[in-house]
This record gives sequence, structure tokens and C-alpha cells, in this order.
Amino acid sequence: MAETTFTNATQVLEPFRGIKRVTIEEYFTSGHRTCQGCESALVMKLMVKAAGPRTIVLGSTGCMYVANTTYYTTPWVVPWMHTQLGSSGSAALGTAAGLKVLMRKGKMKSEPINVIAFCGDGGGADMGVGAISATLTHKEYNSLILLYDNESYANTDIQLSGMTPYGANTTFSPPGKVKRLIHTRWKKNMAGMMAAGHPECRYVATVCASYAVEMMNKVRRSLTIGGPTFIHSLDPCPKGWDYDPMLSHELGELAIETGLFPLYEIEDGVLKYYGKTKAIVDGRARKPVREYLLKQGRFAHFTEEDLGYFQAKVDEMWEKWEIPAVIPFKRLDAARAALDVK
Ligand SMILES: Cc1ncc(C[n+]2csc(CCOP(=O)(O)OP(=O)(O)O)c2C)c(N)n1
Ligand code: SF4
Ligand SMILES: [Mg+2]
Repeated sequence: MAETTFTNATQVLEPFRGIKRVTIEEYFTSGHRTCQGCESALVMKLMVKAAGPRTIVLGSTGCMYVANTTYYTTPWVVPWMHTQLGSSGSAALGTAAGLKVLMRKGKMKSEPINVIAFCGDGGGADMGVGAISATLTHKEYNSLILLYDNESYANTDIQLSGMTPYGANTTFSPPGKVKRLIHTRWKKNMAGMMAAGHPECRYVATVCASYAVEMMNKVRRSLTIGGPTFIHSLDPCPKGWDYDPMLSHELGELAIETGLFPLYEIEDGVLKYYGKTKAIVDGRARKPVREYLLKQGRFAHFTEEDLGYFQAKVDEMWEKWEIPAVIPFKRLDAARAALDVK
């Protein structure tokens, strides 16, 4: 077959200007078995709705694989493939490269096809972070990696991951009488890390499905820009976080209103805050983190001291970080003062 010209063109997906402009077609429908109130399932639905029909979705092991692919049923309307737990990055890169070669050789029609690989926090922020990092260095291949972060290895019964919040009760960190807090590490900053460390990656964003149109527009922007891009989504998980499923939406909002999870995008190195995060940057008071934490059973063992520590760490993100809530370097004057004391 004759070779056709292949460029790195992407689909141009204009933002949905308001909820009434969102397209009606669904590409993630019935046929899944996620828990009631599962925000990660909503993220899948919004992600692929934003991307549209000419999309291939790849997903690493986890709830969004297991609960979505029960034998003989699937909610996916677009082509979907499972990949190994730590392999979302490799799957994205390999698929994008494969498509490019097939089109260049004329073995398939040359057209922009979205490649989205999703991963959980265990698969993406722990096991697969190396492969994601490698993919974000390959500007010649268009793909989006979406990390759906339910803050635990949920599918295997809520083990703690590098993204589990400080002090949370998980099956690996049950609070005890002798030691109240088993998990005392602060959560990784995946979006900040990806943005700061990958100069070839033109687009990094954070999203929460409580803000659905904004979320879909960030997916559309990432796919339009092309090259390797990265989105981190915070997903309330009723089972792992131990709350009434009807609170999923509210918990997503509280994560943003308390300043715990900032909503932003970084496009070509330019940072833009969104929604209530932008309001906080502009001076609106943050809600106390206790309003968020005490609605969840995984923090039911927290004392005032634990709540105070948690609040102080979030305050630090906003008051001491060089780029508030995004990049955790301290301002030079503070660093200099610290040196002078020594
Ligand atoms: C290499 C490897 N180790 C362990 C497992 C078992 N396993 C399957 S799903 C899963 C949890 C994945 O957690 P995460 O990526 O956060 O996704 P979630 O289940 O929370 O959606 C684990 C540990 C596996 N499939 N592969
Ligand atoms: S355990 Fe959490 S992430 Fe998994 S299906 Fe249930 S609500 Fe969704
Ligand atoms: Mg998880």
C-alpha cells in the first residue's frame, strides 16, 4: 500500500461553553458494577464524553478495569483495552506510536485518533510513575494520561498508596490503641511533579468531577494540544473513604473549598487557577479542613491534634509554597533565613 502523509495533527475539540452545550452522546454507559456514588466511574463517563467517538481508551488494573469489564458486559462504547497495573504510560506511548506507524504506512486511514490511558493512584502514582514520566518526554506522540485518584488501592480492598492522605484508616493502616496513626506520610504531589519535571509535556491539569464541565473542557484542551499530556483527578470513593454515597459530590467540592486539592492547569508553562481555587488565590477564605475530614469514616479516629496538624500542612501549601498549592518550594527569603539561623 502507498504511504500516506501523516502529521501530528490532533482533533480540535472546542470547549463546551456551558452545560447546555455539552454533547448528548455517551461512550461509557450501563454495564458496569462500580459502587453507588463512585466518582471514578463518573470520571470515566465524563472523560470519554469529552473526547468523543474517535477515541481509544486504555486502562490499568484497578476498580476501573475490574468493575467495568465483568464477563460479557462492558460500559465502554469506544475501543477499550486493559493494561498491566504499572503500564498506563507504556500503553499510551505504544498505542500512539502504533497508530502513527500504521497511518504512515497507509495501513489505516490517516486521521487524528485520541489515545487516553487512565490509571489509579496505586497504578499511576506508585507503580507506574516511571512509565508515565517516560511517556511525558515523547513530544512526537499524542496521548493523554488521566490519573483517577481515589486515594487507595481500592480494588484490592483499600490498601494505602502514596496518594492516601495523612492518618487515613486503610486496611494497611488501621488505627490502634497503642498507635493511633499508622500512616504518617504526606501525600505525593503528582500534578506538580509532572508539570515541573517534564519540559516536553505541554499540558498538565487537575480536575474534580464535582465540576463536570470544567473537567470535560480540560480533557478537551489536553487532547487538542497534543503531545503527551497529564490530568490528575481527585475522586471521592464511598467505600474507601467510608461515607454515605450521596456525599460524593459534596466531598469533591469540599476538597477544593478547603484548599486541599487545588484546581489548575499549566499550559506551556503558564499556570491558571480555576473556580473556587482561583477565588482562594484572590483572597476568599478557605473552609477548615475538618469540615472535609470529619465527614469521612477513614478519619473518624482523628483527635484535635491530628486535625490541627492536617490544617497546618494545608496552610503551608497556601502560605509558604513558592507557587501556592502547586509547587512546594519555599520562597527564597524563607530559605535564606533558615540558612542564616544555622
Ligand atoms: C503488578 C500487580 N500487582 C498487584 C496487582 C493486584 N491489584 C489489582 S488492582 C490493584 C489495586 C490498584 O489500585 P489503584 O491503581 O489505585 O486502582 P483502584 O483499584 O484504586 O481503582 C492491585 C494491587 C496487580 N494486578 N498487578
Ligand atoms: S471501591 Fe471506590 S473506586 Fe472502587 S468502585 Fe467502589 S467507589 Fe468506585
Ligand atoms: Mg486507587
